[in-house]
Amino acid sequence: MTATPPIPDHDRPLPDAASRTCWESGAQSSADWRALDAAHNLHPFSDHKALATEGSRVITRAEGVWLWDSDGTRVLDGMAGLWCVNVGYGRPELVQTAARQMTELPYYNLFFKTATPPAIELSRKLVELTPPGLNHVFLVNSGSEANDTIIRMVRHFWALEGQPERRVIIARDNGYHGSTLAVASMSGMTAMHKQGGLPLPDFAHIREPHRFKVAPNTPPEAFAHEAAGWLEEAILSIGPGRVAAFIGEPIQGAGGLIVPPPGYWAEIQRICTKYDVLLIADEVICGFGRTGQWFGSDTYRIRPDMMTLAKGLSSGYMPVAAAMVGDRVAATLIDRGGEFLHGFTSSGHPTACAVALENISILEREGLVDRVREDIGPYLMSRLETLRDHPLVGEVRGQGLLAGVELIRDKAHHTFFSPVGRVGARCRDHCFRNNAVVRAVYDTMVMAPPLVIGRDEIDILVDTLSHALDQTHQDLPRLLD
Ligand code: PXG
Repeated sequence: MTATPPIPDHDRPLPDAASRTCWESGAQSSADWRALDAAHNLHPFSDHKALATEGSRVITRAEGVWLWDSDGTRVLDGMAGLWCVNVGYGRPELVQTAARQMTELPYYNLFFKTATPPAIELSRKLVELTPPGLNHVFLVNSGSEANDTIIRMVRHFWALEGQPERRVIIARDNGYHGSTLAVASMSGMTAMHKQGGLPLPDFAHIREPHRFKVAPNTPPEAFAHEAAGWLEEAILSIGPGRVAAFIGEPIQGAGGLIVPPPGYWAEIQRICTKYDVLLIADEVICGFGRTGQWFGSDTYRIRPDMMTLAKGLSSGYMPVAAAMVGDRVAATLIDRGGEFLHGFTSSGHPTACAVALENISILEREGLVDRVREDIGPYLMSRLETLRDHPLVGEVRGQGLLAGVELIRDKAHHTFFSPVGRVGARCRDHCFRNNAVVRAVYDTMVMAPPLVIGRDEIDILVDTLSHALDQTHQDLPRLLD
């Protein structure tokens, strides 16, 4: 007699891992977790020694826009994880999709003449959603990998076009494109470059269009022209025949929530066209509804040659990312490129792709992108505007559910804090202690909550920030040099 294999029951409630009381290590209390964490876990972008002394806050479960830590305290996640949990936490549809896909086909790859339905379907869907002309997709696992892929494609493209000397990619100061050797070089974070002998050759940087910082008295349109002009200056000084591409985030996220002045992107596009420089939109943060349109490129009417997607693509539920490739580059790579020697074991992972598809379907079904544009984005901005008169607040800026509140030392004389970042970090710590996650980039307080956030939750977020600003203001004498 042969045993009948168990039939997977997709409707059966899944075991609740968060309610697990005893892990293999035996850790149960917050103190246990902190000790184990400090002993073995090297955190990204962290000072390990300082963190080990202070101890990490261990997050054990989440629902909607709320996190719970290992002490059972509820924390409002004003950053959607790392700008990614667009549909909010605790979505059973995504869990069931992953379980179903893992039951049917937990893994297969796209190498060596194979494909999987989720990867094919996701590619089709991304082509449908993104601006016209981006008809091909290279699937990867992270925004860094997607940008790395684009660098390799762009250079291969120009070599095939008979212009191999077009290798330089221009990005912006404080632009963030990821953390591998290549994309850390492309990022304009000088502190990152100082570790490990970066940047690699053939990356250049221009100043970011940060009007409040550098030219608060210049009218926005004039500043847009001036700031886009920095690209033209760079192209001319490098030599137009050496410049392969310009890359930028429609709104700079990790660099300080820098919202471009009106007309900036149109001028950038014009300059790229003039010098035949490929235009790459890094939509890792701006994509999937954050700016109130599907992509920042829709908001700013950018027609990029290539586009990077990650984060909101799966709302962070699975690591998945994509390099969108426009017709011009794709035609050359496909017709004349031969074998493209690039890819990762889990490029186009079927479970990640299935979850991404379901995540997009939630965004569509629930009209979340329209909600950001028409309702909740404007509400967040209107609430933040009320902080403008606070003595620490220099500027409130944002678009959709991306918002920044830049702190300033002296409004009348337009002077900033020194050392940069200490006051912002203090304000962030106060927010966190008061149970709201807000990010500090230098001295700008940044928020990017899940797109499902309610008005009452925005009120809590803004009230917490307001209180933290007061606490930070009281701390000032101890913070300044
Ligand atoms: N491009 C942009 C615009 C990003 O914001 C990446 C690429 C790299 O993606 P991966 O998936 O490789 O991390 C990012 C990532 C922060 C923070 O604290 C921001 C990111 C990642 C981690 C932290 O602001 N952005």
